Amino acid sequence: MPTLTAEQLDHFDTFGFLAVDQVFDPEEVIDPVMDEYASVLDTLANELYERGVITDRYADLPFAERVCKVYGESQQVHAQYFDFSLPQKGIRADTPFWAGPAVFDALTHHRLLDTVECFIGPEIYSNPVQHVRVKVPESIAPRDADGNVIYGATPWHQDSGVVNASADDTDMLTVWFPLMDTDAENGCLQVIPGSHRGEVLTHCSGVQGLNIPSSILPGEDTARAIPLPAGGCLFLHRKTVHAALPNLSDRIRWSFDLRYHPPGQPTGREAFPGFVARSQQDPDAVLHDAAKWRQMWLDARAILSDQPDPEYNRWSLDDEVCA
Ligand SMILES: O=C(O)CCC(=O)C(=O)O
Ligand SMILES: [Fe+2]
Repeated sequence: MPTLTAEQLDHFDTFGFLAVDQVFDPEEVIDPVMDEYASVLDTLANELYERGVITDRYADLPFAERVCKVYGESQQVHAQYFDFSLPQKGIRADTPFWAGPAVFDALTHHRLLDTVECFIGPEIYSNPVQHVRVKVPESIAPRDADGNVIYGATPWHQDSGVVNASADDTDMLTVWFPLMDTDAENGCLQVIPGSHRGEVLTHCSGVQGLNIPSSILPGEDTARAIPLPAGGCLFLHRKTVHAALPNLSDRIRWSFDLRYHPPGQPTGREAFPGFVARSQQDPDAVLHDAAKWRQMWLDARAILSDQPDPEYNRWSLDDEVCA
């Protein structure tokens, strides 16, 4: 069932992004995810406490405050513990990740898929490049030896630029949504309108990951911050240049970023498992079972822990624009 107007889809075609305030009911989608992550954090806090990394389990605190205490006291970012994808390097047989049922329900929620359908049609594949991002305030965030916040603001990039070139023609739609209201203070996304009409730009490696150097950034002065309430989504074209602002608030900033495209098109990260989320042509191919999804990630982890790291992007990091 279409959920977007022709005007909204025109906006996306023209500017390469679309912010929609009410895509789903946060109580239906986000509350179960938050409950699930509260238990993931409980396990993490207990583990760190047993290992003597933290001196208190902070068991009485709600998720947002507890994660700040755990990151602040351990002076470590535990992003991989929560993420529903695997890292690009050094996967071990026991690398943590979380692919729980509430997360699966969010990825496959009918309101979300109805909206994705407006962009890419009724055959929908869930791309494995997907993350949960919990960012604690910069004031308490763990820092590296040079004083840079670890897991802070996300630098300018295109999602096409962070996957392999095999996916350049994949009709990949990025869906970003906050679990709590986001704005420019707590680190919402910013976009460069119209940048999706250009090429895939050279990405360089940096402290916060791959980024487009400012010398080749198209129209940074036109960048727009996109505040969003919980329940809203930002949809991005794969070539739209975007970034996330730093979390300068005193609360966490918590988001999901997901990607979808028609089945059969390259994901750009073939070593990781995606799945058919919706199909009229082949309803039997649709994955409905959260436990099977988790098992696919367990299988990928077992395979990848036993082989050299695959390539996850195309960039040779000694490109002259990176100097
Ligand atoms: O949330 C962030 O910090 C970055 C998100 C992003 O780049 C994306 O959703 O593609
Ligand atoms: Fe991105």
